[in-house]
Amino acid sequence: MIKKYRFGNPIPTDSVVIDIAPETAPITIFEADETAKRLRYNLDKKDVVYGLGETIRGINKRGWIYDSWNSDDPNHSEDKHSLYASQNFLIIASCNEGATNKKPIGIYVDDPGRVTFDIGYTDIDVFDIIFEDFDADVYVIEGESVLDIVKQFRHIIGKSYIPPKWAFGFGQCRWSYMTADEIREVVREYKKAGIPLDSVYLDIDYMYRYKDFTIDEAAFPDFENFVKEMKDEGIHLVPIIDAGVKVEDGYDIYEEGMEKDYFCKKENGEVLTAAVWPGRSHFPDFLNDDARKWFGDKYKILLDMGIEGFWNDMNEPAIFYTTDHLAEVFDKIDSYKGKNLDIQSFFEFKGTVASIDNNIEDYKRFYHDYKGQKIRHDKVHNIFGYNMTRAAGEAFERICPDKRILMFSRSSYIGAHRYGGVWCGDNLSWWSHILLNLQQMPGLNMSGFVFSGADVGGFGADATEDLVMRWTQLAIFLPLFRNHSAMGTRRQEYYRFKDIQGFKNLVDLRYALIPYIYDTFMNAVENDAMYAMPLSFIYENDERAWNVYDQLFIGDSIMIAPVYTQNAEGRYVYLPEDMKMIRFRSTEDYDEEVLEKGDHYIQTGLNEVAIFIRKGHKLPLAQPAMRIADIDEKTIKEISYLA
Ligand code: MIG
Repeated sequence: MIKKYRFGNPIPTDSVVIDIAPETAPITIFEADETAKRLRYNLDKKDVVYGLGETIRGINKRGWIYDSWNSDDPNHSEDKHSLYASQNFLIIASCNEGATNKKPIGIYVDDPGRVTFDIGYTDIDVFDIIFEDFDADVYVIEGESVLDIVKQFRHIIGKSYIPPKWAFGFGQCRWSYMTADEIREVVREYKKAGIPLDSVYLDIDYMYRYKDFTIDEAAFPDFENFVKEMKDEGIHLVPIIDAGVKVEDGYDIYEEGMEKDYFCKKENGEVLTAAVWPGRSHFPDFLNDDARKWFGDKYKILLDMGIEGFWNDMNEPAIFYTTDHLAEVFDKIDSYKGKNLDIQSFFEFKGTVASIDNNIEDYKRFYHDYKGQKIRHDKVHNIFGYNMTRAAGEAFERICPDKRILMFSRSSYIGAHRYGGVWCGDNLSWWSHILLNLQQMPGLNMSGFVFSGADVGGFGADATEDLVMRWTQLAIFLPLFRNHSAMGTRRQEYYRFKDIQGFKNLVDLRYALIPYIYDTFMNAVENDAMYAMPLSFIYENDERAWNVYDQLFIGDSIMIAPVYTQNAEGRYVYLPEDMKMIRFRSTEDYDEEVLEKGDHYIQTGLNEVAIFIRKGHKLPLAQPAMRIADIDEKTIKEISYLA
C-alpha cells in the first residue's frame, strides 16, 4: 500500500509515473515537524535501513549522515556525504525472527533539491530526513516484505531501462585511447590473449577540442569507416558525451543553442559560462522540453555513423569554475597583494582559491526554464543529470524505436532509470572499493537502476594485478562489466598482466554465465525485482543473514562471496541454507561440493571463484565465446543442486 503525502509546493520531477492522489490526513509512521523541516522515525535496535542508491558506506545505511546533492567527487572515502547520484528511496526493516511481526516500511522522498538523511548519525536510534525547503512529495510504502515494497515502488516509477544484449559483454575503457590505432591495438591484444570483448569506450579525447558530437579527424580519420571496421570485428565503440557545450564561434551546436536560447541563464538573462573540459562552456537546459529534445536529437550525428551506445558524463553538472566566480576570486586575490599572510588570512586565501570548483554558490547563479517556471538551479540540482539521460533516451525512442541503445550516466535521480543505467563514477584502485562496488548494487537496484556497475580495477590510483583479478571476480556477475582507469595511472587492460590465462578464465566464465545473467536481468526489469541483493531480502527470518554485508544473491538462485582483501587466499562465507558450492578455476575446471547451512571458511586462491547454488535451483553455463552474439544457446549445460 502506497500513500503519498504532499508538503508545501513540490517541484515535479516526473520520477513517479503513476498518478497517486495525496493523502488528506497528516502523515503517520514518520513524525513531521514543519518548523524543523524534518521527518523523523524512531528506529528499533534491530532496524536495518536499506537503499539510498549509489552512496558510500555499507548496505545498511544506519550510522551515517548522507546528503542528496549530486557531486563530482573523485575521492570516495568513508567520510563523504554525497556522490554523483540522488536516489532517495529507503526501506526500514528488521529480522522477523522472534515473531515481532513488525512490517517493513519504504519511503521515497521526491524532492529535486538538497535533502539530508541522518540515519542514526546524530542519534543511533533516530532516522531524520531534513529538507532545505519543505516542498516535497513523500511516499510511504507498507508491504509484507522488503521485496514486496521494492516491487510496489518500482511499479510506480516505471520499468527500468534495458540495454542491448552486447552491453552485457566485457568492455574496455581508458581515459583516453587517443587514436584509432591505439584502439586497434587494444582489440588486437585482447584477441591475441583470447579474452572475450564486446566494446571499447571512447573517452573525451575522441572529440575535437572536447566539443560534443564532433570527432578529432586527425586522431580518428574516417571515423564512420573505423566504426564499421570495429563492428566487423564484433566490437562496439561507445563514445562519452559531456554535459557542457563549448563556447566557440562556428561550432554549430553552440551557435544553435544560443540562437534558440537553449542554454542555462543567470538572473540577469545572460547565459551562464562555466569552464569544464572544453574550456568555457554553456549548459543546455535539459529541464526544458525543447532544449532537451534539441540536445537529444544530436545523438543522431553519432548514431548515423554506426554508434550504438553512449555514456553521459560531467552531468551533476561538474563545474571547474564559473567565469563570474573566477573574477571574484581574482579580485579577492588582488586584495591580498603586498600584504603579509598571517595564519588566518593564509587559510582564507588558500580556501578562496580551493573553492573554485563545484562551488555551492555557483549552483545558485543559474536558472532553468522548467515546466513554464523559472527555477533556480540549486532547487532542482539533482535532476539535471537525469534529464540529460532522458534527453538521450527520449531521442532514441524517436530515432530508433525498435533498437536498444546502450546508455549509462554518471549523475542520476530516480526517473533516469527508465532511460539508462549508471556507473559509479571515479572510484579508486583500492581494495575497499571492491567492497564498496558490491555494497552499492542493492541500493541501486531497489531504486530501479538495474543496469549498473563500477569501474573494474578502480579508476584513480595505480592498480595491481591481484586487485584487478579480485575485482573482476565480483564484476563478472554485475550487469555493467567495464574495466576503466584514469589518465596517469598504471595501465590495467587484462592482457598487460602476467597471468593472462587467469583473466581469460574469468572473462570466459562471465560469457558462460550470460544466459543466467541476462535472464536474471530481464526478470528484474519485467517483474520489478532485484538483480543483486543481500541475503536478508530472501532469508527474512534468519537473523544471521541480516548481518551479512559482503555477500550478494544474484537473482534468487546463486550467491556470491568475493574475496576483497589483499593477499587473502579465501574468506568466511555464511550459507543461509545448505548450498552447492562450485569452485571455478575455469569453465572446464571446477569442483562441486555440497555445504551445510552455517559459516564456512572457503579457500579461494587468486585464480578461483566460488558460486553457491541454492537447493532446488540450477545454474546454466554456456560454452564461452569471444563475443556475446556468438554464444550458442545449444551449448548450455546445467549445474544443478536438486538434492
Ligand atoms: O573530470 O572524461 O567519471 O570516467 O574518464 C574527469 C574523463 C572527467 C570523469 C569520468 C571518468 C572519465 C573522465 N571524466
